[in-house]
Amino acid sequence: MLNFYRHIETAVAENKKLLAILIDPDKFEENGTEAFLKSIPENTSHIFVGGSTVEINKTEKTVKAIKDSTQLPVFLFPGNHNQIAGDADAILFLSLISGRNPEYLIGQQVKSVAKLREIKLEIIPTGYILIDGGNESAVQRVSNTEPIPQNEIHTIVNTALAGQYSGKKLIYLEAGSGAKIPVSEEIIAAVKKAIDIPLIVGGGICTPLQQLKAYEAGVDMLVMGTHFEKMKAD
Ligand code: 1GP
Repeated sequence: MLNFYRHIETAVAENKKLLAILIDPDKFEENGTEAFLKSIPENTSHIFVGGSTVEINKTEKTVKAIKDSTQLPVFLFPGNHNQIAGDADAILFLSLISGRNPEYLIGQQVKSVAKLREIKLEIIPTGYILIDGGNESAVQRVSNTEPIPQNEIHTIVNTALAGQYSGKKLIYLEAGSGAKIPVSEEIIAAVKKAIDIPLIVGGGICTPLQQLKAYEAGVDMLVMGTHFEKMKAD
């Protein structure tokens, strides 16, 4: 019985804050898996695997290495339809609803169906909203879509609600990997107040204070990637 989404819903109902650590397969070395898992916080609740551009088959290798070494749920966070691996537990079935590029609203999703029908992954429909993080993000570049400016809170809230009304089970506010400016507390609070589904936020979160503020503003699950890549490189 697949129930990873229910786990998230239960955590949210109990006001438990979740933390996903994002691994970009292109920057991950499988022989460093144990060391990597030791380097991430004890309160890590999920591992996400994905990137904007990933070498073919590298997602499978990364997911297998992680699954062999941890009990944490591994979710795919795919940048395109090639980043699907059957060993993962679930997939954030992303639709870039802040953009107007049909390829990332539905095109890549259709291309992923043949593989998804072959394997057994819990599929979690996710409204993915790109917000200006103060620098050009890989998502912006690859998807060829503009982020929503941080001051357009009304548009961000309405986009999140349009996602919910369309049946998305999660809303993910993304400032972009390595963002200079994370999604503001004002945006987080406004979106959280409006939606009834769990809220994920990521992009540019590095310090414990930033984490705390984001959680206090209403984030249910924070995603951190670059910070742990840097720790590994040091
Ligand atoms: C990117 O939201 C994630 O998709 C994480 O961003 O790499 O800046 O932590 P960072």
